[in-house]
Amino acid sequence: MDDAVLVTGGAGFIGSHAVAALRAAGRRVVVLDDFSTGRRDNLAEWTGDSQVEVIAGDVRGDVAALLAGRGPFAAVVHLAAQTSVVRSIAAPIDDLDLNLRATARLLLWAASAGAPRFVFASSAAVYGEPRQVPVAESDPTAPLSPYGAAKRAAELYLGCLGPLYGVATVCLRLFNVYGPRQDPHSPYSGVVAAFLARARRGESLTIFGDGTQTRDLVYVGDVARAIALAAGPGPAGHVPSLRQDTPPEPAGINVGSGRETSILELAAAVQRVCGEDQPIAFAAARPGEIARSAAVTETAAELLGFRAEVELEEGLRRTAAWL
Ligand code: UD2
Repeated sequence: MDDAVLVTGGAGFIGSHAVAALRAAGRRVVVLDDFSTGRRDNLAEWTGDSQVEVIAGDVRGDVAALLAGRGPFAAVVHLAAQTSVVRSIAAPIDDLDLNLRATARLLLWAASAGAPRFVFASSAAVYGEPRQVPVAESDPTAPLSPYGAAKRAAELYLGCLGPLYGVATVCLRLFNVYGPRQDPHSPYSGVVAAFLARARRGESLTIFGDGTQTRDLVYVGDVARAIALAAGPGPAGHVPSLRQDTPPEPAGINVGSGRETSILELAAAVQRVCGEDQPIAFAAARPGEIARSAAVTETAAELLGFRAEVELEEGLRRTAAWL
């Protein structure tokens, strides 16, 4: 039997799409998820698929015991995380325990289990307010939240632990991911999920600030494809261990669409897709927010052969169809 790919957080929003992309590539998948935010429903498609095994457990726990007898693993895809910037400010130590400490522990476990490759979901949050847009991997990082700081610290830990313990690490800096299965009802919902859910209920779209702020909105199916590519199998050394101290290799790889979309443009696109003129309301800008964000996408194209393909309106249609 082929070596499996372990996906932590595999029952979550991005994780369940990563499972789909890995299965589409013919990989055997083991999901580890504590179901705190992940849902069994997200994996319903693979009920009865002998190539997908689901284990309930916390990555902060005894991973070796949870996964005993499940390997060998060709790659570990680590997506289990505390995903809210706002929550990281309210509870920074909880964020640190999960997003940094558990990540370092999982890398050490991967090394002891003989897994040769480790893919980590980092974030555009490592950049803080980019000095220039689009932002390249070689640009300075200056996180503005505990969430971004822990993601950046995790990149640094993986960048030194990987070579020391013999695991190739790949950090994917995800930009603003949207799509089916993103929870639209949480106070931490992304703007796309929030707008589509409000449009569905006939409510106004609330723009925080004047709506000229921009984001790089990337469809979750594209992100899942990038993750599956990063998980290999490629030729040996296809994905190098990425360390900032050995230029020109960057510390992480941007995963975005490369397009800069203002929130005003997004609201207009939601109106077009939903076929109605939902009213737009303006509310106070969120404190501490960045003004602009978009990714330089050349590194992902060169190292992973990845480019985002799903255009915004198509992605919005697919997301609206799921809601
Ligand atoms: C995203 C990520 C976050 C982190 C961060 C790094 C999501 C959900 N969050 O935060 O995890 O990686 O990027 O920079 O992907 N907005 C509205 N109306 C709404 C909701 C949002 O105007 O109802 C605005 C909001 O003020 C912001 C933009 O839309 O300017 C995007 O907000 P978001 O919460 O989707 O994502 P962001 O970029 O704050």
